[in-house]
Amino acid sequence: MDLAALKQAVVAGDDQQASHLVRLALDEGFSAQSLLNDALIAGMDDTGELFERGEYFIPEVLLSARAMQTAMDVLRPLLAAGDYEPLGKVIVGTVQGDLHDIGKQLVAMMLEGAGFEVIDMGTDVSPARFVVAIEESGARIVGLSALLTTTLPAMEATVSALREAGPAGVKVMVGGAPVTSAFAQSIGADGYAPDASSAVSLARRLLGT
Ligand code: B1M
Repeated sequence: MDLAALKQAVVAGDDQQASHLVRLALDEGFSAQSLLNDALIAGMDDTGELFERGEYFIPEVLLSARAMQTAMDVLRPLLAAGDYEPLGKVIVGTVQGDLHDIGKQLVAMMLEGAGFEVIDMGTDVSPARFVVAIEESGARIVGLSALLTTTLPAMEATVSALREAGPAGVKVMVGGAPVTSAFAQSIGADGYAPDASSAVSLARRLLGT
């Protein structure tokens, strides 16, 4: 199968075709990881470019996101099928004011696959909700995602709230397209990961495992 067809199904927002082609490609021996990187994420990138050029509007972007998520539903059990001992609890969420959740879901999936227990708080999570979640769950790491430059201040506010009101020693890792290592450092986060698989190595490093 040509992966370009799967990528195109995401760009076109055709969720049934995306789900069908993912199953077909798996049957043909493609790995879940390569379908994710070479077709699904690549398709979302093309959608983003069309949006930037004014050729796509929000409804088209939403359809692409739905097609990506439908395909990810098929891949999720495969990506999360690690056979590791539980490594600890991680809380993940997209910061306040930000509704993007595909990248954050990938991070959650990869962490689960690596043996972490993941509590996914969803999107638009306020600093106070993160603080309550870390206190109630006993998790030692929080992962914050932001996709908008306008929600970077909410990421900073969340790190500050966790430092001021959260339990001592909690580690904060951050990521998302507009986030950089320098920004992470400037807001006092413990680490930055550019993608979902680096988020796993970062979480392991932060926990010293
Ligand atoms: Co929006 N959007 N969006 N959008 N959207 C972007 C982010 C944008 C770059 C598009 C563009 O203009 N080219 C732009 C942001 C510009 C900026 O701020 N610099 C943008 C905009 C402007 C907006 C709105 C403001 C549009 C409007 O209303 N005028 C609006 C904001 C709504 C809000 O959040 N309040 C909006 C809305 C939406 C939809 C709802 C339509 C939809 C989201 C649907 C959903 O998530 N369920 C959407 C989408 C889909 C996108 C694009 C097209 C794709 C994002 C995506 O899912 N990428 C995006 C353009 C683009 O990225 N090419 C765009 C795939 C995903 C796998 O990648 O999320 O980067 P990503 O995650 C990566 C890494 O970043 C990293 O790992 C992931 C996997 O490798 N990562 C982490 C992410 N979180 C991490 C956390 C970590 C570690 C790594 O540790 C904890």
